[in-house]
Amino acid sequence: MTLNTLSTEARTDWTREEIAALFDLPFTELVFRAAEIHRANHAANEVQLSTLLSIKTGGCEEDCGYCSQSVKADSGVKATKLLEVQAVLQAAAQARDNGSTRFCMGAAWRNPKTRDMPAIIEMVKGVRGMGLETCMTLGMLAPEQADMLAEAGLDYYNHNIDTSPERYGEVITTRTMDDRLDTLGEVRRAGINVCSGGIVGMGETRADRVGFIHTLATLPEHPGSVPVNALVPVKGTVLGDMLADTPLAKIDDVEFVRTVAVARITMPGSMVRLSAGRESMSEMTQAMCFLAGANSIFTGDKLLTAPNAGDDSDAAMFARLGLRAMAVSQTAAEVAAERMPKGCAKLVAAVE
Ligand code: SAM
Ligand code: DTB
Ligand code: SF4
Repeated sequence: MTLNTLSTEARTDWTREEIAALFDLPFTELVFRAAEIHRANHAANEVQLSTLLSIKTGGCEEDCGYCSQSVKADSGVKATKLLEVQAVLQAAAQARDNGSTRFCMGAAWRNPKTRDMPAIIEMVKGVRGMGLETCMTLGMLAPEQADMLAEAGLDYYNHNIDTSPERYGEVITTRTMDDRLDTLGEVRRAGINVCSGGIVGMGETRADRVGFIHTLATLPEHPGSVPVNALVPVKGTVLGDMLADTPLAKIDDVEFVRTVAVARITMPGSMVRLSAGRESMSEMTQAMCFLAGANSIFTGDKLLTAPNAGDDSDAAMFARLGLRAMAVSQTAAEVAAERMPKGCAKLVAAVE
């Protein structure tokens, strides 16, 4: 099969065979091709920084096998109420001062309730007013909720497909992949940028990783952001316990980098985010991911409930690798311009 992977055109007609053939390439060939596509479409050496905040933790009625926040998990994560708007804005200000350009707010919900929407809308407006891009991940959305979020100015909605359609039912039983795709459709229709990716290292097969990337790369439009998470194995979750018993099921670094490279080649214009699991990844593996086309990370000490690499170690890594933190996008930059003199980010400072 001839693989015209040098094309930077955003194709949505990828076949599984083509994607499988990319995965099968010799490793350095695959990374080289991904790096070429990356450089043709993005500023090489620039990495976008996002910060996560759990605005409502734990007690989630869904049964996602990887998640510490499901009521089905015996993970010790305590359920909290939705945070006050003021507390969210404070955390956002700190993220901005640490160099983040996007603030991603996550709630452990199957879906938001009508009574939650006014506070959510205030959070979006407030965070946006600080010059940050906003992202929310709240579970499934009804059409009118997607419209409300769009009207509030939400920039991105994160809703992961997580794995292949074939594997989905083994990981989550309380909803289907089609439910997920329906919400992505509503988000797109409402004019909000889609952030959608998934998790590798859940004991899935190479064929599942092919199916996972294929589903994303054949959506009507490629997601603006594609988070690639490596499973953070949490004791008391189905998958965390499975990995504790079968450590060989953990994804190896080469296969992880391959997944990033294939995401980059098949979705050339998307931001590919190296997401959960960086804490247990060597700097060299992360460097390979950046070479293979990853151009976004989560910064800060915490993801939603799991620990993250932290600003200081990321600043040191950026300095060592010569990476630059990406400036805030045009629209958000305009809003931020008035507030710019504020003490600049550790991460930005580290590379200046
Ligand atoms: N409840 C909402 C939902 O499921 O869409 C939003 C929050 S949920 C925690 C967001 C995403 O985090 C999941 O779709 C999954 O991809 C990722 N995630 C959750 N637990 C994880 C873990 N232990 N390791 C890696 N990624 C994880
Ligand atoms: C995504 O793909 N990864 C983030 C974000 N979207 C919401 C969440 C990662 C969660 C990691 C496990 C935890 O912190 O509980
Ligand atoms: Fe709930 Fe989201 Fe965790 Fe699933 S991933 S249990 S929906 S918080």
